[in-house]
This record gives sequence, structure tokens and C-alpha cells, in this order.
Amino acid sequence: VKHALQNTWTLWFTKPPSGKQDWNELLKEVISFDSVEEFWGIYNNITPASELAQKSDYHLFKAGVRPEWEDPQNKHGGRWAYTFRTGNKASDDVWLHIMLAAVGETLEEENDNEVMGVVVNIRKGFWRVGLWTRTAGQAPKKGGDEGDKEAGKKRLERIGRRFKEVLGLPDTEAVEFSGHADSAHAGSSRAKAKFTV
Ligand code: M7G
Repeated sequence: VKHALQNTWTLWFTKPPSGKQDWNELLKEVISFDSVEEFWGIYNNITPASELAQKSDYHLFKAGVRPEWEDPQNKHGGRWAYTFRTGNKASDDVWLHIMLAAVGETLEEENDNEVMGVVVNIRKGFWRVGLWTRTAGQAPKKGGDEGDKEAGKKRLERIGRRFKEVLGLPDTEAVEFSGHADSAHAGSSRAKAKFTV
């Protein structure tokens, strides 16, 4: 018996660069799945995040969305992020819980339609876990409703608080939201945070 997920998900891997390679050459699609059983089959057979080399990433995204700022479904979006000082076995559990919350659709409410995917970046001395959203609390287009912007920000903040809960963070810690357009502009995902919860 297979337990169907609400969405089909695709796992991607960014391998550490060996020499001068650009982002595109390093990003590889691994596998897609749409059931709980397949998720566990894959999870139990891939290298745990704690055993990946520095500069590796795992990306788990809804099928049809590339885990890139430039993807048409991401380009108006943004990301909640939290940085852990070190990655270890306990961090593997944190990453697992974030993936389970994503595929189990518990990061957002039914009609939010915000969650695009989740990411873990393995870096020198830290891990960064991210949650990518479809919107970024933008100013409304000309003729748009200012109230929509407020509602959009509230929706993103609610998702941010939920992200924080799944990460098991205390109230004293903050997760930061930044827009992909700003990251792309800065050429780095360390763009200044737009808001925090
Ligand atoms: P990162 O892996 O998000 O963070 O970005 P890091 O600075 O902690 O390693 C590292 C670099 O990867 C960026 O400066 C970009 O050159 C490239 N990069 C990362 N992302 C998520 C993208 C993306 O979505 N599109 C493109 N074109 N480059 C990206």
C-alpha cells in the first residue's frame, strides 16, 4: 500500500565545485516521488546531510520548480532562513523534520499556496536551512490593493513562525526572510533580511 502525498516532490543536489564551475553545472536533479513510502526509501538510501562535503546543498522542491531564484515560479518569491552553527547528527533530524513538514503539507494552511521547497546548505562551520515561498510581501502592482501587501506579509510571517516551530527554535532565536530578487541582485543569498519572526 502506498500513501499518496498531496504533491509530487523532486530532490535536487548541488555538488561542491571542483575548480571554476558555475551554479548551473553543479545543480543536479536526483529523483521525484509522490508517496510516503518512496520518501523513506530515498531518505534511507542517500548520504545524510551531516556526511556531505562543504558547499553541498540538498533541495526538496515541488515537481516542476527548479530550486533557483530565476525559476518563473520563484522569481517573485523569497525565503525564510536559519543558520545553525554546526551540522551534526542532531541537525540531520532537523533537516528530516523540515522535509517531512514540507511533503506532509504542514508548513502552511490549505489555501496559502506559498511553499515551493526547502533547502539545506552545508557550509564551512555552519548549516543553513531555508524555506522558499512563492511571494515576498511585495508592494502591490500599480492599481493594486495596499491591503493585499499586509495580508501577504501576515501569511509569510505565519509560515515563518511555523518554520521556526518545526526547527525547534526558542523564542529568543529569529528566522529571517529575504526576497529572491534582492539575493539575485546582491549575487548572494546573504541579502539583507526584509523581516524576521
Ligand atoms: P548560496 O549557496 O545560496 O549561499 O549561494 P552561500 O553564499 O552561503 O554559499 C552561493 C552562490 O551560489 C551565490 O552567490 C550564487 O552565485 C549561487 N546561487 C545560489 N542560488 C540559490 C542561486 C540561484 O538560485 N540562481 C543562481 N543563478 N545562482 C545561485
